[in-house]
Amino acid sequence: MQTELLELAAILAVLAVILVVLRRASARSRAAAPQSVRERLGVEPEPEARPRRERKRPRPAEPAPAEARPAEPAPAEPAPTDAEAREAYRAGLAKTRGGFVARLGKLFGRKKFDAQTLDELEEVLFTADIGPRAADRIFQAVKSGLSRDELEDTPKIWARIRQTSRDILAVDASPVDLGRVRPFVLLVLGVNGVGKTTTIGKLAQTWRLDGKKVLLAAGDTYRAAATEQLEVWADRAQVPIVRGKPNSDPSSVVFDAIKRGVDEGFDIVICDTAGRLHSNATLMDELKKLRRVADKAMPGAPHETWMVLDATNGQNAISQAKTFKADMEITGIVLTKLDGSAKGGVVLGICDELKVPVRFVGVGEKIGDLRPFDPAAFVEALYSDAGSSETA
Ligand SMILES: Nc1nc2c(ncn2[C@@H]2O[C@H](COP(=O)(O)OP(=O)(O)OP(=O)(O)O)[C@@H](O)[C@H]2O)c(=O)[nH]1
Ligand SMILES: [Mg+2]
Repeated sequence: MQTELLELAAILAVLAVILVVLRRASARSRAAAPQSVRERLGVEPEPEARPRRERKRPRPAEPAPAEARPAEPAPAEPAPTDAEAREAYRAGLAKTRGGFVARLGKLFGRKKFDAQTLDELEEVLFTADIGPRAADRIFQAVKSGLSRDELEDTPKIWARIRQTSRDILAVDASPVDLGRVRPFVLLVLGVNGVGKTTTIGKLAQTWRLDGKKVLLAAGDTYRAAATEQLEVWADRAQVPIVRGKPNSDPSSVVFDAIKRGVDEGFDIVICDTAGRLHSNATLMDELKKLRRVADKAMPGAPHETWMVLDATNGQNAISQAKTFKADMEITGIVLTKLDGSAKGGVVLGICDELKVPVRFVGVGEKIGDLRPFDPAAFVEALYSDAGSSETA
């Protein structure tokens, strides 16, 4: 009898050891398994990104926590902008609407909004070229901001996405006051080929038509034919230009242009710059020198420094802007080629990550294809295929 009891005790001890070993192995394999869509997509959290909250999906059986929902209802949709501007945005954003916005539409078109849909929503947003922070803000707004019933109500989801997008675009910046100083000196920079010279031509025409006296400075003396290209735009916009000799110091061109601007009572001097030098460091040094020399020609100049970004570069445009912003003050962004890009959502990432206002957007190659950036019109056009704003 005693022997049998001892044998039983030994068997129980062995079973206990096996159980402990099995539990440990399963915990290890859980830790090694991918835990979220973001990890599967390899989206690294940005250092400055908000810490990720623990994933807790409002599954159908589990409504979203009440305290996570906003206390007040979403503000009403803003008044629509004028029809012409709206149409320009609509046309410019056609490819973007066909991209991630259409994918969202397909997702919300399903009968049931379940945990799987939330996972897919996360995936669409994180691969949408809107930057990880903006993607996370929109995702959280849907996931935590809507109750289980609201998640079944597609117009409510779109309304939440629209509202969050508008919040992201609401960068706290005062409008450009071109009349606060005379001449108002604007330095335009950006990497090569993004559309600096074209944008300067468009701006010159826009402001001349507003009754301003505009002067251009051909500050790209490096690239062959850069000055001639700006001359063509100056002709089209019907404004004068100050040019230097090929390979002359761009600072001296900018200096001369600002001096002429002061002496001859110009309202605005717009300075073009080179997009590519031998290295990025040389480009930065050159741009810093340009700013110092501008200040010598007229204390306080340049009054604004705008960076031109190409929307077709998607998230690379955000990285470019970050690199420049780390080295010098950027007071505004012009986003070009919105018409040729399915990555127009990058505006959300730019505003969210850089907190620099987007001043204008380029919607084509012609001189009239520039629009002041209007966040409300942008959001309206971006999601215009996604149910009317009245219902949403
Ligand atoms: N579709 C489209 N094309 C644009 C837009 N803006 C500029 N472009 C085109 O982009 C190309 C480059 O434009 P540029 O103005 O020469 O660019 P840049 O930045 O001055 O180039 P570099 O002087 O070489 O650094 C040209 O073919 C322009 O027509 C836009 O809003 N839409
Ligand atoms: Mg150029």
